[in-house]
Amino acid sequence: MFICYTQKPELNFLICSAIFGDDDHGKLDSWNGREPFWSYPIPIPNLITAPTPSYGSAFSSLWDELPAVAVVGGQSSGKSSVLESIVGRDFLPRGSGIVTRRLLVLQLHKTKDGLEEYVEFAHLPRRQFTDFALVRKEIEDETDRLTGKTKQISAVPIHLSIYSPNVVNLTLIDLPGLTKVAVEGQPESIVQEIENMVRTYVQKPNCIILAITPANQDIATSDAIKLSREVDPSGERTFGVLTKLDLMDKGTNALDVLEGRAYRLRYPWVGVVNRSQADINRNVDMISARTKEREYFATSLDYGHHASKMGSEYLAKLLSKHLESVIRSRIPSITSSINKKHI
Ligand SMILES: Nc1nc2c(ncn2[C@@H]2O[C@H](COP(=O)(O)OP(=O)(O)OP(=O)(O)O)[C@@H](O)[C@H]2O)c(=O)[nH]1
Ligand SMILES: [Mg+2]
Repeated sequence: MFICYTQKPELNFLICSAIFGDDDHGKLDSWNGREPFWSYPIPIPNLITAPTPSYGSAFSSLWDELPAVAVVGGQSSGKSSVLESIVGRDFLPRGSGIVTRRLLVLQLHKTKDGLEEYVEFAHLPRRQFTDFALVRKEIEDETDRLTGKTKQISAVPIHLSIYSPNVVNLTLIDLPGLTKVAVEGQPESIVQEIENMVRTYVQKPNCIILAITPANQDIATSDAIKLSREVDPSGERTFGVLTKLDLMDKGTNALDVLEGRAYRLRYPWVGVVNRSQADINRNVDMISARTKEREYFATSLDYGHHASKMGSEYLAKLLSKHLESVIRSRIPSITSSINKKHI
């Protein structure tokens, strides 16, 4: 059994629930590493955004202690697509041009087996969404409520929670894409505003960065790598994700990047193939997309020998294992910071 406790038994229970999910106390040590991703009993935390009445200050301090995962990269690099693949559900607005215009803070809450999956938005507390297409629509509508149907962005986040037996407890952050110039309908300041917004999140030491870089652009132009190198120079919290491998020019490949010769990161790069715009238009679902991605790597002349370490499912597993070790290392400081507040 994993022990992470404070001097207050009632706090111990709340900490355990926050970190492990209601039913997962002690499961960390029983994980044998062989189950499919969604059944990993890995203690991935929820960041506590709504403090409980009596322990509010203790829990808000968890925000600074526990990891969150943010997707960072240039506009249309595939950030929302990667995030959706990690969650395993179709619910985020994706597409060409500027799509994500408000930051999304997404909490995954693991519930008991057999319970129905649902989504709640912080701005609609009494409504439960069970249809993920409606979740996407609500994200679009809520974005438009603050910004109108424009190309403007807003720094006010949208908070939503997914309750499901098929997820691990985790907070994910979808960010607007970094850009270089303001396009028609955008103020000149937008480039800097987006960068400031993204920087605010990724500079926090508890933020694990998924640096999303499209394979059909030269790595030297990667906005994700530029920013992550600045805020995480040692690379200990940066994972490089190479999207759009399927869109590279014929006769070229991304082996230099994937094998660490072009730009070496502390952790190996992971290549993924998300749904194309044509797939989105045809409503290709997540299961078909995953199957297609698996086939792509298995049959690829360039990447076949790396197939077991490529793709969205591998990325999700890698992330889970990393989060597990981060949480293990953080537990003493979480415990002591909570103890200090409640002695
Ligand atoms: N063919 C192909 N298309 C991709 C891939 N990843 C993303 N796309 C397409 O690229 C476009 C942008 O994808 P999104 O996931 O919305 O990208 P984003 O980075 O979240 O975009 P913004 O929120 O606007 O910054 C969509 O048309 C996707 O279908 C990929 O691996 N292969
Ligand atoms: Mg997006």
